[in-house]
Amino acid sequence: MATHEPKTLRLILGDQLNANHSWFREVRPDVIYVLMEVQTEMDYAKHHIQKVVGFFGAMRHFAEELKAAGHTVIYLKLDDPDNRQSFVENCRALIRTLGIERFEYQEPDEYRVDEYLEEFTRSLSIPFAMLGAEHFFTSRNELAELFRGKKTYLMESFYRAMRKKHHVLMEGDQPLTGQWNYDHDNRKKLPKGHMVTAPMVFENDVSELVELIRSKGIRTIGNIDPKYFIWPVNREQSLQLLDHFVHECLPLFGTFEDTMTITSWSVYHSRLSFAMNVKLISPREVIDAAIRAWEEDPEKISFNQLEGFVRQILGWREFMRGIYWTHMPEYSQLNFFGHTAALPEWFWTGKTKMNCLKHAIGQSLDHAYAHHIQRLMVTGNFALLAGIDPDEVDQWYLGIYIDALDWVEITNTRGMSQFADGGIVGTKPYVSSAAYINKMSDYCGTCFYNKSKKVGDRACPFNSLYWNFYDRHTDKLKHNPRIGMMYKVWERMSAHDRTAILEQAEKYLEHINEL
Ligand code: FAD
Ligand code: DLZ
Ligand code: SF4
Repeated sequence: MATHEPKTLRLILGDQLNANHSWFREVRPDVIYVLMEVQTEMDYAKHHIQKVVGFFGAMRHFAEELKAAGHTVIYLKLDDPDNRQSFVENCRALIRTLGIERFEYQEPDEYRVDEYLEEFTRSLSIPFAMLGAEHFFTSRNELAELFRGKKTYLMESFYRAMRKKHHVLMEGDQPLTGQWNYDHDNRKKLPKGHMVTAPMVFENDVSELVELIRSKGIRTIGNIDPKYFIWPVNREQSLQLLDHFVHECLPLFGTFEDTMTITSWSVYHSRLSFAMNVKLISPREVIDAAIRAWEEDPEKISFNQLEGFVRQILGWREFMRGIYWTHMPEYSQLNFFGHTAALPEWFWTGKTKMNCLKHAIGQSLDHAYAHHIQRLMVTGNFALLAGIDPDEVDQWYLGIYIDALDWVEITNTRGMSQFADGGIVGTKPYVSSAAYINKMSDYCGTCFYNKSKKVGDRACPFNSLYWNFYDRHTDKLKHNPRIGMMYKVWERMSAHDRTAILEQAEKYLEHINEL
């Protein structure tokens, strides 16, 4: 006698578009999948229009692919009359109207959604289960084990443990080629005249989605060309982007990892964060593709490029997730320096005379993307030096980037970039004067401000704000062994110079919206 399988509803969130999940191995007539475009996900941040389009576009393609493979799928569009505009209300209604006997979902990446769905399942009178998302190298339980009880856990230690555990770039228990870290070979400035390879962009026509979002009055930021949406919206495009990256960009990825230039908005970066974060492709297949390309042509792709890239994904990406699940929910409230200033208005328009910020913000508004060093050493650096409230900084980063999801946005922003965690992610704040920005970019040459001046007419704001930051936070930073040196430099300056620098900084802070 055939056993009765309970009629099951399986919820797929917008960042769970993993076609290789074990859920989809067999087509089951008793299972209904549901994906939904909901107002509640529009409201927790003011998203970039390309971010909303990217998520909706990828969700819609994913639903179509599941249907084509024979699965039963309900897709609730934003303007569907049956859409109750929240995950929980929609699920509740479907369970009732379809006679659902069991509810299943995959573990959310975000604390907010995790809590919310847990509360929902507690209220259910039918059986339910939460399954793994089958995407990351490290499961949440494993992360808890690894991070438990460690007051400081360096990314480097975590990364080496991951290399060993997953046998990535290893020879027995030793790192392949004998060295763990190739940072010293990487991070060069772009030579004059170097033409960066053009980024691979798609030409997705998303006019219908843009119209829908606008017709529903969704508040968004940024720009979009609806006929030419450049981001991958399905697995096939994600794999094309990966292929392009490993052959065209990986050969110079490490070398120019920290380069910033007005001639290219993505330099040799992969731009795979969105595809990975919504799980169209997995970190394992990204790393495997990079290793394969290196094995096929080690002359073209030197080992330092490969190691630098693997470090970002097997190291930083998984490490940040570990920090997140170990420290939430407290993490989202941390404000080590007690910063309270408002974000300058030009963060939303790019209209500033500071060339580095104009470019980093301008391209973020145009493409919903800036690469790591722009996020860290231009926008993040400025926000920290200017004492901006980390809540406001988080809101900006969470809205503006196509890859922004709380688990990886907040750890990078509040942690790495704003040092609001007082040293959980990093050992010292990432701040710099114009010297670093000038060293790594071509921004300063055409800037209204003078990179070499600390005070006076057209002095670069980064220079005085830098010393003002250290002076303001002497009690919190002076005894940090990695910073003490800076205080020696500061104290060696004449009292007159120090006063002039602090006055200059105060003047800039008072007129921050006019910089
Ligand atoms: P590549 O330079 O090509 O790197 C390859 C991959 O490595 C990335 O796709 C990403 O998955 C991973 N990676 C690299 N650095 C990090 C890192 N620090 N943390 C986690 N993963 C990393 N990344 C996000 O995915 N979402 C965010 O919301 C986000 N917010 C950030 C905010 C700030 C203030 C800073 C400083 C960094 C942030 N990052 C975020 C990390 C990093 O900047 C982006 O992952 C990267 O710029 C994405 O571009 P890419 O795919 O071209 O990266
Ligand atoms: C970012 C986003 C947006 C803008 N919209 C939706 C949506 O309508 N439906 C959905 O399932 N997911 C969306 N997402 C991603 C979510 O904000 C959220 O981060 C994940 O679903 C849970 O981690
Ligand atoms: Fe940025 Fe200062 Fe250089 Fe201008 S001079 S680009 S403001 S660092």
